[in-house]
Amino acid sequence: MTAGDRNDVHPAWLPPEAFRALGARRTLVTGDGPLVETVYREVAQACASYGGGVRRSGSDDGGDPVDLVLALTSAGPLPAAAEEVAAGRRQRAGTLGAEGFLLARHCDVTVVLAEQPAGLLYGLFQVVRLGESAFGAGHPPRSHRPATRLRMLDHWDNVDVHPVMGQVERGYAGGSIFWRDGVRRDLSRVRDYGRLLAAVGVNAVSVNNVNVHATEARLLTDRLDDVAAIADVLRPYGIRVHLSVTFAAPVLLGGLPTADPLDERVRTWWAGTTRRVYERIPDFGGYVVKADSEGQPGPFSYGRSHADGANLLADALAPFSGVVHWRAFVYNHRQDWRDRTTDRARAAFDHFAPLDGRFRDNVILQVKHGPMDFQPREPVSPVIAAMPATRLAVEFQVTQEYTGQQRHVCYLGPWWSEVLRFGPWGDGGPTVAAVATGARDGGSPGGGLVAVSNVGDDPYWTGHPLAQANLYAFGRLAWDPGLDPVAVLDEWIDLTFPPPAAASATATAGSGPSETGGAGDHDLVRRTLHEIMDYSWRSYERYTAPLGVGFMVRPGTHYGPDVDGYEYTPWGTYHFADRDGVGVDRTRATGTGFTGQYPPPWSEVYESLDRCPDELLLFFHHVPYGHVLRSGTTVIQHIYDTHFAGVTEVAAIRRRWERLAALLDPALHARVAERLDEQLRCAEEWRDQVNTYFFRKSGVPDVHGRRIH
Ligand code: GCW
Repeated sequence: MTAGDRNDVHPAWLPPEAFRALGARRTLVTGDGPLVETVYREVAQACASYGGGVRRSGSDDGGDPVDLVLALTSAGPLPAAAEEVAAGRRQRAGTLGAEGFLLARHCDVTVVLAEQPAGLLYGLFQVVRLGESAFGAGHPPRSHRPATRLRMLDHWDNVDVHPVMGQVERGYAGGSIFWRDGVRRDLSRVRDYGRLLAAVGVNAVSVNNVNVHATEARLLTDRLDDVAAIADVLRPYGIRVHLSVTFAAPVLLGGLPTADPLDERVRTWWAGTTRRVYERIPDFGGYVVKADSEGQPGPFSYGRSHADGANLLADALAPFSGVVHWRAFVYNHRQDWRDRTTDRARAAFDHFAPLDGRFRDNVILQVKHGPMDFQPREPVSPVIAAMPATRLAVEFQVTQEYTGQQRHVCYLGPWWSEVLRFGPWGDGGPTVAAVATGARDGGSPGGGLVAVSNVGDDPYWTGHPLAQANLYAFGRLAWDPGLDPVAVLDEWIDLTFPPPAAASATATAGSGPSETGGAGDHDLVRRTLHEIMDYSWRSYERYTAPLGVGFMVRPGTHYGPDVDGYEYTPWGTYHFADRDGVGVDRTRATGTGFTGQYPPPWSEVYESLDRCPDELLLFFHHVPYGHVLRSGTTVIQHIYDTHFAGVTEVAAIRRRWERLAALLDPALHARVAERLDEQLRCAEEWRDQVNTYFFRKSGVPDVHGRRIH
């Protein structure tokens, strides 16, 4: 496959077969507008492949009976079946909102009702997800509404190819789908991307890197047409475009002597510039800003606070209902490693918690889910519990910077789900999801969920074909953070690797899984992928940095092991291993005091050596190698055991993949096989470097006498 030829692009979770059940039916679509057009086109395309039919109508025009009605309640009289469902619904109060829909099965007709076009689009994709079962009995009417209004993907894409980072910063799937010498002339991949995202409920995309370089800065002004071209393509899928901007824009682009947020000329410049953006892109989403972080300019240069900075942009965006995503990833990256009092984990809270209540309503503070930086294991960021008067968005990383860079299979759904379900005020209290969605405050809009995309112009979208599942899972969890990540994976498997036609007919006939032909094969695919992916994140955790201590990756690339790689650097990511012990003392009693940033019970739980969860022990405590974990094993033995186990698990994954050799597309199978070989090699390297390092430091042998170098 070549990335240039669109016909060779993998369809991800929307292969034609995913539309088989829908495409074989007779469908009526009501309503007007670009999103309804999209719905109609999708159905028509499916029907062209599978023999069904679709018509449009403002009402039940006396035509043939239908199996599916996709109706906008605002589009005049409803077809009969839809009207009865709607009447039933009207008796129960509550609206579907701008993006919700109602799905019901009534008198042998499947009915999707929506108040707004976006709801109809999401309803259509729910029907696709359900496949045959959307047309079976037993669908009590059910309303579906996204948990949060903002479900966003950030691209760290550059227009230009960066000499070190390539085109996509921390991208592992080729070049940008948006940019090549300016905006790509052929935006068909962007359209396909929009379609994939709409199918999982993502409704916002930021199209350039948060590290804004000179060319990319100009997207805001003289290169705005490029952004508008992308917005035009994504609009029919209900997706708004956002832009990362540099805080120094008034100086760089406006020729002003300052970017001081309280300077009147600066305010006027942002107001005018933003007005011009909206003249060109009326549904523009807003700005994303990384300020005073890793070399990006920000309000600190002018002695102003981040509230001053964020509010400046918020005021410019407010007349157009735009939002500013202001990132809380602000820390000192020029730290002295000798100074054990400075703690990077503290930084976001120290900077932002005192500003709670000082941000405008259209400022969304975008907080990485952990206090450090997307490690495979971190506690939840204490900022999430610290700012009740601020709209917070929680940021995840779908691109696998620290989780195997799309060379390793690492299904992150379980990790994100664990974070979203975590109760920052203790079990049983409001969850991280409730803070991000606003549910905690009963009706406040919340900031939403954001993730860094893992997509590039690779034919499989994500480099590693199985990494598509992470993108899928992010969208689904952003729509409904309560979903079971394993069930989400199941959806992804069924859509992406659909059973052959005969098999699906057998399954529909209700005879259950068949041992003959396709259904049995499909079961094997599904079972094997679950075996490979369900626990892959935990396996990754086992063979990399132990017990939550993090990093130990190669500086710069962040791929592969280098235990001391960051130990004597200015980046603030240390493990402090010596001959006696390892870990970071972040307690109030003897350490950096970071545990004090949490409310109870976590401030107490993390402070206590006995109560701190094993998987975070070295994040919070410096302990001797002989310290006995809650699991009953010593720290040093745990390190050895998990590293041997992690590699054994990867070897098992590698073997299981071979079962699917005859069942999957050979090119896809080969691509994954080649990556699994690399994963196994790399996992062995991790095991040997980490185990050898700690054996040499501690002198403590493995109780099982396994080979440590
Ligand atoms: O961890 C760091 C990454 C940077 C990234 C930064 C951020 C875009 O290594 O590449 O910059 O996080 O989140 O801003």
